Amino acid sequence: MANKVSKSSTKELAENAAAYCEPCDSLGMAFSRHIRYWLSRDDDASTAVFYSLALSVKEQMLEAWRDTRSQDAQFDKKQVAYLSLEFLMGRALGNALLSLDLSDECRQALKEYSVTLEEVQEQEHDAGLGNGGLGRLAACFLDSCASMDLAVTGYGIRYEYGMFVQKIVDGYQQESPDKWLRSGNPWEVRVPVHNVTVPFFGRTESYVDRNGRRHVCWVDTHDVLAVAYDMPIPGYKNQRVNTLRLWKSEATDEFDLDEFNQGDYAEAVARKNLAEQITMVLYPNDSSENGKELRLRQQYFLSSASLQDLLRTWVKKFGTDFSQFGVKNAIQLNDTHPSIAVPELMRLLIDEYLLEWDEAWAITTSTMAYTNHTLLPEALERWSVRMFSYMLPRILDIIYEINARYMDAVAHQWPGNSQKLAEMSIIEEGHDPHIRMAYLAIVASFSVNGVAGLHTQLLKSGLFKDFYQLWPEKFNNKTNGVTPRRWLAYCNPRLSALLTKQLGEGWVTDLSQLRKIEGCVDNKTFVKQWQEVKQANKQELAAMVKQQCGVDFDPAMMFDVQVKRIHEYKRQLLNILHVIHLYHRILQGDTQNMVPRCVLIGGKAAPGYAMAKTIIKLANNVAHMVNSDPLVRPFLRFAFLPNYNVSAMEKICPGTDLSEQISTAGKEASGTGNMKFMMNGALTIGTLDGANIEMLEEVGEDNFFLFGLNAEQVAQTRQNYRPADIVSASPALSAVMELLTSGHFNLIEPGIFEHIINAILSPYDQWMTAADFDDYCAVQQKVGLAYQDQKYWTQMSIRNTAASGRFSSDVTIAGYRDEIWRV
Ligand code: 26Q
Repeated sequence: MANKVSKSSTKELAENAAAYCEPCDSLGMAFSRHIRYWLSRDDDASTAVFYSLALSVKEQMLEAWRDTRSQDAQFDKKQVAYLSLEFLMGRALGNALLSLDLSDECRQALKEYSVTLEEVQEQEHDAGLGNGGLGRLAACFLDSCASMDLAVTGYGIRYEYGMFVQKIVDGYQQESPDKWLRSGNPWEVRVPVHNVTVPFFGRTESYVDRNGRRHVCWVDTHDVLAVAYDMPIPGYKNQRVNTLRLWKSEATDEFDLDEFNQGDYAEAVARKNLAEQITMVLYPNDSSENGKELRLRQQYFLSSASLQDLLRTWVKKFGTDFSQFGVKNAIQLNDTHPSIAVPELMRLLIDEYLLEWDEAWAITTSTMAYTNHTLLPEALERWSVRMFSYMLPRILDIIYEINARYMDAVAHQWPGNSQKLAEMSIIEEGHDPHIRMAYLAIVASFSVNGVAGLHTQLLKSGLFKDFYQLWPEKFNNKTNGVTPRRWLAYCNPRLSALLTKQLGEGWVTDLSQLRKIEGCVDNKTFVKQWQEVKQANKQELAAMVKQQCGVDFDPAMMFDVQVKRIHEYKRQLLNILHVIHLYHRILQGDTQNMVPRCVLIGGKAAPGYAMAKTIIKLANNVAHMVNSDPLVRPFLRFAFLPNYNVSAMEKICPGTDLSEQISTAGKEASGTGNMKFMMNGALTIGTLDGANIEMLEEVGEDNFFLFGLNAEQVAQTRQNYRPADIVSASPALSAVMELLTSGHFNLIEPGIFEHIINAILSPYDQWMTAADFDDYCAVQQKVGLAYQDQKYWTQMSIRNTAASGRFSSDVTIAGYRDEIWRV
């Protein structure tokens, strides 16, 4: 028997297995098989049903997954690797059922088990391997790539603990670990054949070979094993299953052996922990927290493991001729987080595969492409040279060499300008020199892109101005998008059904078709159905708010929502000030033309970001006052939703009337939550920032509530900003500030909001909350009036969904495909 197996090829074996399995291939039969096993354990029934179902669904994908791999290898397609420290995948079951068209079969299989599919889906833990926008974008991109039949592999880290779980205790954020793997991950497949080792520490030695060529060896390294865990990424009804390869760090065997041989068992086990620490936890900051050594280890670990994987695949197929590598491969860097892949690719090509510098550089620069996601200068990654020199000595050498050669190009462009050289150098000199990762990424990439029109403009005219002058051809825009499979077809089944009834199913893969429903705004039946859908979705959202926050949201009131990471530039504070303003008006009896609203804010603060945490506390305290006053209740309810995540957003965006996108203009690179709301028929109140600008262009001014300073005016106003004067000149803002300073919201905790009050009144307030307050309130008043005319509001809602087609990530990915990857 063993003999027979070894003689057959893997392919034959798989074919035989497939043929053999044919009769029991259905989802239902697989499910019966799994559930017998799972029910024999002590799990509760719904857990057992979820795991059985997930495993059965995965089995349905295995063949297509294998076929995808072998076809991509056979047909010599260009391969794209999407390198990201974050993939915010959320749940996989619902998405898989949609992609594989298995929902009906699934409900059938569940019939005997007295649970609904919805209940079973609630059992799945979110894969929260990301902070926010950047991580979720990576997840949406994977869905679009698979659905558009592109050979794209996601490379990331299999964090043992994803984004922390947020609890609210006495109004304060409390973080607890996210043990998402506790009961096992049914979707992943551990693939030890792809193991690679990643070197750390040690030192470099050089020697000259027989031909007189100098070589560098990186020796005495501490090696860490990278183990591949693959997750299937099914395309929408197209038989493609791409791969998300997540690396887990483990101790290497040799590593252990050395220590064991020295007889120090305890040391050896402790060292093992050191290796395993690397992939233990996701850093929960969404703007860079600089300098943490473990974070750099994560970045190098991901970059090195992924590149070794790519090169090994290449060598297996083409041998060590790398001349066509850049033609057949593209590597997309999701921000600078994996940008250490640049010197690492150089190292592997030169040290391991013995290429000359120029050849290696030509390959690197024809392969790498970099996406920037932030304009905040404080968020640009810098790493201390000192840390590099002991952790990654060989990599530091290579960065210096890249810089030296690149500085020649700068000197050529700006002869005799030593200031330019210093400003543009990859190395920031000083008593504690640092490496500027964004500069490294730009120098080595053939493409540098921003994530919305304004963002790219500002990169070219501000942050990366000099680089734009040097290499204008590298710079391009790719406005973000979100996948309509998860963010409409799956999360909003009622609206999907209505759209499909009207348009057929084509919109799911060609979202521009939604334009056609504009023609229905005067169709009374359609408008009524649209309202019924929204009403039902609002009921579901209200039930969630009730359950999570204990606050009654009345679906007859307007649902006004802001969910995203808590950040000063996103201005949750402005939203809270408006709530206080409404509260004050109600207490004054000034309720004429006031439309009853339920305001919801949700989002996590980075654990070390004190101001963001205070903003959460303020929201909770204000909510308490608002909700406990029976005079206020008829007009205003306010809740802070704990633990905002992907699964929460799936319920939130279908039930929202008004989406808050109120960042200080010029600060939000794009935003993607804004697009999810728009797709689901919410109206937006927003500034001219990020992708809001393009949303406004698509839907027209009449269907968008615009307010506030634009980016240029923000920069202008900053010159001579006097918030105290603005407050005195505004009766509304004065009243709000008075309530705040009087301690009305913190009677038993005096002084806790001092920082917030001072920030609003500071001439250095970067976020200019006071400057936009009056206009914000005035436009909010217009929103209320518009909402009173439900027919008119619904027509605007329909127009928003109709105009959202451009914000499908399929459109974005078509741009990456044609203009960057050229596959
Ligand atoms: C860096 C170094 C050390 C620790 C953490 C980090 C880090 C981690 C995550 C820095 C930044 C992030 C995430 C940034 C992010 O999510 N940016 C958002 O990206 C979205 C997708 O392009 C945009 O829509 C948002 O506008 C942008 O804020």
